[in-house]
Amino acid sequence: MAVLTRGFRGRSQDRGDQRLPPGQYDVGDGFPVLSAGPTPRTPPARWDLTVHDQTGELRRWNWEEFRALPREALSVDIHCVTTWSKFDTRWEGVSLDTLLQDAPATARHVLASSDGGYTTNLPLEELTGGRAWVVDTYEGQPLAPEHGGPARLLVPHLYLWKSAKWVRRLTLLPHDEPGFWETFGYHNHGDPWREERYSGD
Ligand SMILES: Nc1nc2c(c(=O)[nH]1)N[C@H]1C(S)=C(S)[C@@H](COP(=O)(O)O)O[C@H]1N2
Ligand SMILES: [Mo]
Repeated sequence: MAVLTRGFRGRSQDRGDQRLPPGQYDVGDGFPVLSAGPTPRTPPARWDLTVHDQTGELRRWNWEEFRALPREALSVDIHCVTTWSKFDTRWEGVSLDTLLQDAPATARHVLASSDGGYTTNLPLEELTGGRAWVVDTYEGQPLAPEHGGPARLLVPHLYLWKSAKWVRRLTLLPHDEPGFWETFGYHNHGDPWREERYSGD
């Protein structure tokens, strides 16, 4: 009996370790809120999501149009640079493959901009191929304002500061342009498996 118990603990411990990037811990049922400023509250009637390039607006969806786009459900592990990770978080939303399908051929980078002024930059190729979404549903419920509702970017393979809450605009750029935390010393890329926490890591 004791042997079986030890064996079971050993296996589940190994499984958890394999899912934890270096320097991270499993936060369990908690879901910390990390916001650089107050929570903006944009009602659906005044909400839109736009795709821009340097010449101006390329696409725009109001709330109803966004909700009518092809939707996906996903279950992913998320990793915050402040060292908590959360396993098996369930979201629903629209793939960036859908939102960026008309991207101009010169586009290489994306600057995501949010209500409240937050920005973050990402390579375009890491937002396509089924790796990024704009989500509006968390665990079957409308995404709470403090976690980015009505809709946030979700890029689970990068540290969570890249997942802009309250996202409103995706700007396609031929060059890279650092966002809010990237300007204040966070790593430009932010891969948790390479522990790209701060510039210079
Ligand atoms: N608009 C906006 N998005 C943001 C932030 C923010 O301050 N403003 N914080 C980022 C950081 S540092 C993290 S860790 C996650 C936190 O998401 P959560 O509050 O849902 O846990 O949101 C990211 N997206
Ligand atoms: Mo963060």
